[in-house]
Amino acid sequence: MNTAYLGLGSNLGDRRRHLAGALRRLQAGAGIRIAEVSSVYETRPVGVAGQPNFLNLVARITTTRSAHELLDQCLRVEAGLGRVRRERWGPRTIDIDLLLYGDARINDGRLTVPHPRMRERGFVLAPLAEIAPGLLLAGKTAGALAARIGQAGVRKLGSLEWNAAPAECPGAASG
Ligand code: GSY
Repeated sequence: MNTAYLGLGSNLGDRRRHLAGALRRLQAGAGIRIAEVSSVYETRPVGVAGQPNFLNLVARITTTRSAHELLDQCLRVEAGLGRVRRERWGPRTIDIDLLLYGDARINDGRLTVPHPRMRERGFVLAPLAEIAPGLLLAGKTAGALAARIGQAGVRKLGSLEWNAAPAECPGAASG
């Protein structure tokens, strides 16, 4: 069993609904259990300016899947929620980033973990530090990194109701 951290973000349509749907669909996948979910944070977009604010959160999962199987499941969940990859840094219904997979270091062209930009991103560090303040990232704790980068453009909202009876989830991927 491995522990992994996922970063989820949405800035199109009903953002909370997309985040909740993504968590439910991830949980429905074989060999994946959502262990903890951070609060939701409203965050200023990083990358392309002039797009709507994001809602972001971080989830800790336990999984029997390999890192690449987990990546594939994240991509399936994104596709199932209508994610269309038009513009690299542009708006999206849902984005699921595999941030960490245990202590694994992978860089093979398909997947890079730890996520290469997570230590610079307040929208990742704030929710990550909330649920795993002592987690070490290249020798520094998530809490220290989050404190150093500050809270500009990042506003904590509250918890997400995601585990209720899923009305919109009949097609959730299970494999
Ligand atoms: O990499 C995740 C997608 N994304 C985000 C995001 O989730 N939140 C914020 N605030 N900015 C972002 N820019 C990109 S790309």
